[in-house]
Amino acid sequence: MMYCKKISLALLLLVLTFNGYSQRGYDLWLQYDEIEDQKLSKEYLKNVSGLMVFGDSPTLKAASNEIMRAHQGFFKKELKRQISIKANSLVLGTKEDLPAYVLPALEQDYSKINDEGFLIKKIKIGNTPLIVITGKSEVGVLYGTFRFMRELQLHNKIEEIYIADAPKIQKRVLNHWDNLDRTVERGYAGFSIWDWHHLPELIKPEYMDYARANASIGINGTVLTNVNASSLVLSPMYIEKVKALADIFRPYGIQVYLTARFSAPLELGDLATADPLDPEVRKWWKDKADEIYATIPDFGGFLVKANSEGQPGPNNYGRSHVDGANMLAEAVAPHNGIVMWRAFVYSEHDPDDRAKQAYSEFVPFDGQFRDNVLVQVKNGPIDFQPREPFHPIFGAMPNTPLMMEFQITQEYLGFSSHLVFLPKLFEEVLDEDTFVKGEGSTVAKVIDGSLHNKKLTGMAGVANIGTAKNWTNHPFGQANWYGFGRLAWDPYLSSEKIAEEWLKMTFSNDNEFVEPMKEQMLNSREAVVKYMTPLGLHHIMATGHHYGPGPWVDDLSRPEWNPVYYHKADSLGVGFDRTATGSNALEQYAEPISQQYSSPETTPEKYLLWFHHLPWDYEMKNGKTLWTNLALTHQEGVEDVKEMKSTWEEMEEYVDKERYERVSMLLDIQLKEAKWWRDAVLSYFQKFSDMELPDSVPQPEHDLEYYKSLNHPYAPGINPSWN
Ligand code: GCW
Repeated sequence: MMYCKKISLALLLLVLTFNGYSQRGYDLWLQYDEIEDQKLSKEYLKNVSGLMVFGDSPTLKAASNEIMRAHQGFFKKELKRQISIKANSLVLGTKEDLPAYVLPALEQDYSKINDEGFLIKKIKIGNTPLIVITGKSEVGVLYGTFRFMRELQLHNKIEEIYIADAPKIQKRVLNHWDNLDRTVERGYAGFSIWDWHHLPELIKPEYMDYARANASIGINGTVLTNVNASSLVLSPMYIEKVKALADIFRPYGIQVYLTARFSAPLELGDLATADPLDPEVRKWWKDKADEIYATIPDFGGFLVKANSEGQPGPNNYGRSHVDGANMLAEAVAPHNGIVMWRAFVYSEHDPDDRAKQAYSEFVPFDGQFRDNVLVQVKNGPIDFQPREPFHPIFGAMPNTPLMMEFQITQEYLGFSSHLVFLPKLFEEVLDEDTFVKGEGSTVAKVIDGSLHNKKLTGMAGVANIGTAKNWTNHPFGQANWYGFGRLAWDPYLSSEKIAEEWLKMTFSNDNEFVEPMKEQMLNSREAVVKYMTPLGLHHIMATGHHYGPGPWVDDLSRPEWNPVYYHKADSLGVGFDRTATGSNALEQYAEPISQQYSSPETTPEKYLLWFHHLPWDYEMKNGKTLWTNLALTHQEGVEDVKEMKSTWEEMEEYVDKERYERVSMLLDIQLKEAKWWRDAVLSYFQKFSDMELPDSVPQPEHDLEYYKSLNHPYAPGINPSWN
């Protein structure tokens, strides 16, 4: 009997501990840990003695609930709700709802923010000190509230707090590549969080927590469905389901969007065509938009992938992308909706370099899209590679609002098994100079509308979220979701600041933890480039799932799906000549880039093989040959992962057991795979270079045939029908 009791107690403890730990991952960066530093916590409590909220909308309720919850976590005591302002009250309310006597102290400040911005200010009314969190809109107050809590999580001083902040980009949107059967294209964190089957009745707590997490970083839109779209989501039954999600997200300032399959009028309606110039088709979409808006009045609009990778589109009817986009834009315009039309197009029938095709197809349409259309452009001209130069479209469509599309899910960067801090990649792209209006015409300025004076602006991130208990599978995958949101809010933020915030909020404020881990995160993106695709190599991943190396693949039906298309290795050398002697993709970039990159000597080495086909013994800046550099860089990537691992091993005391062990195991996988990449890629290229590996690079463990024989039919993230 006694024995049984002991066992059940042990089991109970195990369950409790397990749940406790899982919760840590589930809570993302909203941990609200107890502030143990007595001095600090006293000071906070001195400044915040109670909460006074003006207004009782669902958004303000969400804000006050969040602050009560955080307060409880920070100080292990309840924050008192007040019915009138007292000394050291924390006061929440929009400009419109705050009492008149508070406003003079803020009057000058409102001009510093836009409609979604916020002010957090310590003021004094007579002798009464207050901290006010306000904005011109309710969602501004909500953002300010989350920001205030972040200040506490970061252990910043609040005595004299003054923050005026506002988003620099308007549409800050997650793109879920989630299918209605709950598989997720390029999803590595389980199945889709949208439980379509049980919607609209069953509302999972995750929906609310998803909204909280997004609002906390300012994300204000979510496209629920895959761009490889099913028209079914536009049917009445699904619109009801979408409405249920929209209702949950609304208080958090998040609009829902859907992907529109261009052939929906054929599949859902009984039309014989989906020609965008056909009046019946136009009416069908208008009616469909009216139907959606009647149910979801603040529906955001449509995201469309057309005439790309087999998706239907206006080209099927001899019409253009402008015809297609404008038709949909017209349908949603009366409801203030927008259309995000993707520029990710390339065709197997076009013999031109794939990197050039989107530009060739879209640039001639500059200025012809309706003003509620955003053209959504991937960060690089090929496809979310570990490194690409910026997409030349960013420097070539001054009369069109261009939306950035980043990929948060790591399709080509180690799935959810590798620790890769993507804000470093995002920052690199945003900081690139397009030179379209002379020096300083950065991609960030194109995207935030400041360069070409655009009203409509946006940034999209392909989500890495799934049913995994901690949302993203890799605990550090959460940092990429967080970082995307922060950069969509302010594309000029440094990745260093983002890493530091995230580490402190998610794990620990201790500098002994934050500093070394920050360094590892910031190095992690370069590490993956080094062990996978150094020096400008790209798209040499295995077929279909893109898991692992496959530089040898040359038998796929579409030429541009084969890795050999991208590296062009032969006995003479390696790399894609995109100068005037080759595809001349370079001409799509402005001066001085086109000039500078036309010679390998003046091309940044990180882009060398992207733009040039060079001999294996080409001498690089360090005096060593290209082959030697290639080998050494792969090896450096492996060494970087080893360093990440040993740094992590020193962090055990700062991290709960579950997350600590999970990251340790994932780093083991990453190290194994980094070596796999190094060995497979070098054994393959060695066939052509016919040169020895430098001494510091170990001989591959297996021969090339072994690497070629590896097969992973069930690697995650693919549609089973592709096999
Ligand atoms: O990155 C590629 C992916 C496809 C994806 C496509 C796209 C949704 O391999 O899975 O399809 O890009 O962005 O449309």
